[in-house]
Amino acid sequence: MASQLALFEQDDAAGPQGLRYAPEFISSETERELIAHISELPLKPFQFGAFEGHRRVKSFGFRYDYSEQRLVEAEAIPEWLHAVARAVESFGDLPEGSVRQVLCTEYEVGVGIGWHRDKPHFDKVLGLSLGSSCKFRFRRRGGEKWERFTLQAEPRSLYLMDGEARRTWEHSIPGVEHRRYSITFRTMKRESGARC
Ligand SMILES: O=C(O)CCC(=O)C(=O)O
Repeated sequence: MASQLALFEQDDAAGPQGLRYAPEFISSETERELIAHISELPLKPFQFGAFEGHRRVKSFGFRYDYSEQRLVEAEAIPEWLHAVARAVESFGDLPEGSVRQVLCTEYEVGVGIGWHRDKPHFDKVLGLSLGSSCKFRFRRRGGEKWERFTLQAEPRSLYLMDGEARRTWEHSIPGVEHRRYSITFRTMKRESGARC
């Protein structure tokens, strides 16, 4: 499952430290089931303060409230996500139950996500790609220039961002060519202040 090598087969440049990639992390059948569940969710446009993103999301466990600038509790992680969350924890060598936040996202054709780093309240970030591939781009300022790296995240693959990939590199996804879904799994920083 865990094929770090696969990351480096697709780009000569060394990827960010702390980035791992596993192609075919789940079967096509599991992918279909997960997409069916996500399609039934009451997905809402991503809200950041007064602004709305084009991607549609649903958070479980916790969600970051941009108006209040803090994490707030969200609906519990549903049972249909438990098995895949355990598999993701196992891939990341993380204790069972350490994934406490899950974000389901739908990207329609042409929709992506801008440059950002995930909120510091979270620790490790793992993402499952469903339905179609995307260019998962990384950038980091190096003096006058940007260092850049692109991971082609294929459907059914999983990526893990830890270390520098998580803390010093930003990531973004340009508008996708076919509808894509993702499930992002996040562990919590100890000092996140989230009420547990
Ligand atoms: O769709 C993805 O794989 C990335 C999602 C992401 O970067 C985010 O929600 O912060």
